[in-house]
Amino acid sequence: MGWTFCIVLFLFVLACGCWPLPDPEPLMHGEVQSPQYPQPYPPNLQKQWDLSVPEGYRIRITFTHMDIEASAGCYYDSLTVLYDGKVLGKFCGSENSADGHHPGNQPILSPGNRLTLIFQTDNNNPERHQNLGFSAHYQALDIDECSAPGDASGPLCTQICLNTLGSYICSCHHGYELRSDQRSCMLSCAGGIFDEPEGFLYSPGYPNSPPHAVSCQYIISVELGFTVSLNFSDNFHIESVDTQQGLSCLHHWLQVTVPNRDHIKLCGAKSPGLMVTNSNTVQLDYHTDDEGLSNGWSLDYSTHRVQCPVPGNVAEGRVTPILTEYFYRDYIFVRCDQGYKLMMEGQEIESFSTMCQNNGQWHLPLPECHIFDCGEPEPLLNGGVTFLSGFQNQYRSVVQYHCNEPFYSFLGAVNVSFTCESDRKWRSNHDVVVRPTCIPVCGQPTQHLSVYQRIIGGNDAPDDTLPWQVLLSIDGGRGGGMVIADRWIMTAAHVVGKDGNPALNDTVRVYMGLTDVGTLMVSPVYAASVHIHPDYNNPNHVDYNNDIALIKLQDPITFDSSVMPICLPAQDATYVTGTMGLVSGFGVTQEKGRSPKQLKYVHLPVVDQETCSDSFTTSQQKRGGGQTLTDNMICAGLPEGGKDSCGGDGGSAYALKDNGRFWAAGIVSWGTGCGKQGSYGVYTRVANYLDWIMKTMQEN
Ligand code: 4AZ
Repeated sequence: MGWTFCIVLFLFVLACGCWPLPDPEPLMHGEVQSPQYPQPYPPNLQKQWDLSVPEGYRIRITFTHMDIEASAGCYYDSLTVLYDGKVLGKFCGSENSADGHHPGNQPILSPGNRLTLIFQTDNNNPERHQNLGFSAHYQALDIDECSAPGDASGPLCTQICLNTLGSYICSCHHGYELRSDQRSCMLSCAGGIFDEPEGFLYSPGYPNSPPHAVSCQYIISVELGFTVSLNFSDNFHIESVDTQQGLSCLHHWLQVTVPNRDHIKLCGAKSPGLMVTNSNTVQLDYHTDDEGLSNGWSLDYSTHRVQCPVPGNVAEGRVTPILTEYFYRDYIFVRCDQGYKLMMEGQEIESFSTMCQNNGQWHLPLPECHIFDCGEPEPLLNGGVTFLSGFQNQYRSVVQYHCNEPFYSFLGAVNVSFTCESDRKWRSNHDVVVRPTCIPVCGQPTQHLSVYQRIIGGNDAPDDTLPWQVLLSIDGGRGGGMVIADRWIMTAAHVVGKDGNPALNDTVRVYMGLTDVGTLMVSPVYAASVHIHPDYNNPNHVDYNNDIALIKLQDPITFDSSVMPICLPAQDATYVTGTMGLVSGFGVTQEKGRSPKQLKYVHLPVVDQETCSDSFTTSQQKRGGGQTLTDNMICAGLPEGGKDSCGGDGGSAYALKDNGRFWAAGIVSWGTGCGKQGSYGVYTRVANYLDWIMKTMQEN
C-alpha cells in the first residue's frame, strides 16, 4: 500500500469517525414498515426510504397493511411514493375508511429501478385509538425492454430484440450481422476462407439491393498443385468513375490479389468473365463506401491441376502414357526398346517413373536408353572368336567361333555363331546350345614326306613331318612314343617298364616337336603317371604280348605344326597285308650302331600274320629265342630285309594312312635282329587295345 493512500485514509477516518463502506449490492426484494409497527406510529414524523433494485429491473411494492390517519388529500398523515421526484401516489386511511386514499391490494410499479417512500405524521391525532402505520414488501421485476417503444432514433434493435433478465440484446436475421453499435444490422459479407475445390461467391446481398460501406474479404485457398479460376457471372456491377485515363475504381472496387503478382482492381458494368489465376490462393477484397451504388457481383470458382511440360521423347525408348497435357499427380513411365537399358546419371536403373509435382515440374528428369552389350564372348581353348557383325559386343552383334586350324577342329557342329540377344546373353544359332569345343586334329602333318626312306635303311625326317613322334628318355635309356592326346603319350610297355614295374614319373622325360636330337633334348616334358598294360608280363624279354603303355603328362600340349597327335585306330580298323605303313624313331640305323642325331623314318608294308609267324619259328629255331607272335601283334617289313625298326625305336608308331590321316596301327615292339632277310619287325596291334586306352585316359 502506498504511503499517500494510507494518509488519506487516516484523515477520512478521523473526519468521519467511521470506515467507508462499499455501495451495498442492490437487493432483489425487501420489506418496509412504519416506525414501531405493529405499534402505533409516533407523531411528528418525517421518514424517507430510498429503495433500489439492480439496473434493468423495476420495483413492485405491495402493501400488506395500511392504517394511517385518514384525512382529505391525506393532509395530516401520509405515505408518499415517488419515482425520480414524481409522485406516484400519496396514501392514508385504512382499507375500510370512508375518506383518505388507500392503495388497496393493487401493487405499485416504479418505472425504473428506484423508489422513494416518505412517511409523514403531525402531532395531532383526533381518533381515540391510535393508527398502526403500514407494512409493505417490494420485489425487483424484470423490465421487458424489447416491448418498449424506443426513442427518436428508432427501435432498440433494428431487427431482433431479445429480452434478458435485467437487460436485452439485439440480433440479426440470417445473412446479416450486427454492426458495432450493437443495435443495427448490416448484410453479412459471407467472406472467409474457401478451401473446397469449387464454390460460389457473391457480394453481400447479391442480387438484391446492396448495403453501403462494405469491406469484405474472401480467400480462396486450395491444395498445392491446383490452380484457381474465377468465372464471374454477367451480372456484374461495381461503381466506377470516368476519368481521362478511362474507368477508375475510385470508391468501390473488387480487388483480386494473387501471391507474388500485382493485384487487379475490378469495377464497372462489364463482367471480367473467366480469370485464370495460375495460383492456388486468391484473395478478393470488396470495398464500397457510404455513397454511390454497386449492384455487386457473383462468381463460380473452380480448380484445375497444375500442368507439367510435355516430357518429350527418349531415343531408343518409349514414354507412356502419351497425352497432350500432363497434370499434377500424373505419372509417366519410360521403357527402353529391346536391346537397350535405362540409364540415369551414369547408372543403370531397373525401371523408371516420374510424377508431375505440385510445382509443375517432373520430380525426375527423363532417363536415357543405352544399347547394352553381352560382354566378351567366352574364350575358346585352342580357338578364337571373330565378329561377323556388330560392335563392341553390343546387342545384336554376331560372333563366330573358330578353332586354330589346321591343328584343331570343332567337335560336332561347325560354324557355330552366337548373337547378343535381348536377355544380354550370347545365344547360339543352333536350337541346342552347344559350347563350341576345339578338338585336336590327328594324323595330318602339315609337311609331307615325299620320298620313301628307312630307319634301318631309312632317312632323316624333316621337321613337322612326323609331329606325333616323341623321344623318351627313361633312366638314360632311349625309346620312342607317340602323342595321342594333349596329355597322353602312347608307347611300348617294354620302354617304360622294368622288372614288371612302370618307370617312376620323375625318371621319365618326354621330348617332342623337333627332329634334331641335340636341340630336341633341351626342353623335356614331364610325366604325371605311367600306365603299363596290366597283362604285359615280360620278365625274360621273350613275351612281348600286350606291349603297350600310356604316359600321362603333367601339362597339356598345345598343338602346332611341330607337335600333333596321331589318330587312334577306328573301332573297325583292319590291317591289310601289303598296305604301306610308316615307322619312325630315334633308334639305331644299324644293329649295334650308334643312335642317330636325327629322327628317321621308313615305309614298310603290313606282313601277313602267318608269314610272319612262320618266319619266327624258323629264326627262333635258328637263334634259339623264345618269342611268340600273338594276335595282339602285327608284323611289318620286307622279306628281303634292309628296312626295319631297331633298338631305340621301341614305343614309336607304325602308322597306316586312311583318308589322308595317319593312325597308330602299331607300336614298335620287338624283332629278331633288325632288317634281316626273312625276318620282320613286330608291332603291338593297337586296334586290340582301344578299350584299354580309352578307359585309362578317362580314369586318369
Ligand atoms: C628294340 O630293341 C627293337 N627290328 C625294336 C624293333 C625291332 C627290334 C628291336 C625290330 O626296341
